[in-house]
Amino acid sequence: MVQKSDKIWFDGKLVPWDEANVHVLTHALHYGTGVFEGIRAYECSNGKSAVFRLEEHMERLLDSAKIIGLKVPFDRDQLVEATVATLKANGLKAGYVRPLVFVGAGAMGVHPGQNPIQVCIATWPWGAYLGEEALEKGIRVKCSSFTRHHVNVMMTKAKSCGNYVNSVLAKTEAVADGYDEAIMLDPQGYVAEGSGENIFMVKDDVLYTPPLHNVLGGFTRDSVMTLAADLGYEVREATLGRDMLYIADEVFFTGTAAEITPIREIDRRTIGEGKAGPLAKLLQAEFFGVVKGENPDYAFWLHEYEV
Ligand code: PPE
Repeated sequence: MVQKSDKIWFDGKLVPWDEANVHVLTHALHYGTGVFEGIRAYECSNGKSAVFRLEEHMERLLDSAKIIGLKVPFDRDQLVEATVATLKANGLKAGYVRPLVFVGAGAMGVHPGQNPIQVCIATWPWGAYLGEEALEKGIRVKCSSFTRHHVNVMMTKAKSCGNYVNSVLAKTEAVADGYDEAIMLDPQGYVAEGSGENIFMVKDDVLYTPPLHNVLGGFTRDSVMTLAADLGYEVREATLGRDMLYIADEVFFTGTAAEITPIREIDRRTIGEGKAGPLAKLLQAEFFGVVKGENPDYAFWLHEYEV
């Protein structure tokens, strides 16, 4: 169960958590016509707090809305301000932030017509997505029997609600089969991403990740590529077959929720030493240092606030 907070920002106002409700004929409930974001706030070592890459997340939210044709009644700066106001109202020094833009109730039928576009921002405490142990020991995953979206079937750059049925299918199958998470292959059979994460592999000290053709341009992905390059590692975007992952030295997922989660087994094959690899560990240390405000070189990624 998600841990309740006091307030949710809903269409411009902070309302009590239990009163942030919608009608059952909400268009998005029927047709998946919504877009969302996942953002994290971290408690910093100086006692303040910071939201990680907040402005960029809100820009991606507006881009997602644009892709599926929703006109958002708030601009980026209003959404940024609303996020900080919600975290403060909930007294959260750290937590997960979930903005959602969706087509509300009005007319039924696929065409959203003049239905209202509603916006909410919820915040709550959320620990490690795949468990604390996952961050240290790594997880077991399988390549899904479900294919990731073709770019011209679902818009893969839109973090749209409807897109995530594909993720739900993959994740549910993986968990039912005894795995922690799924790796999804694209319609050509190449590695795309996790159900809610980007993916990286390490081979001979080079870091590889699939190009952005048909995967979400993750901010954790971008942060990891930047940190690795700044540490002197070669970073390449490359089309990868699943067999490249099998023989990699390390494989790991990145995402706001998943942070940097090492993968120790894929399709019953042990990856590397079968535990978090050295580069994954190094990048985790760097990343957690950055989000906690311990590295002034990347302070521009942080939106500070005080509870
Ligand atoms: N790919 C997908 C499909 C995805 O959903 C995410 C984030 C990413 C990549 C990584 O993007 P970024 O967070 O900007 O590094 N998934 C969000 C939702 C997860 C959920 O289960 O809900 C998240 O991590 O917040």
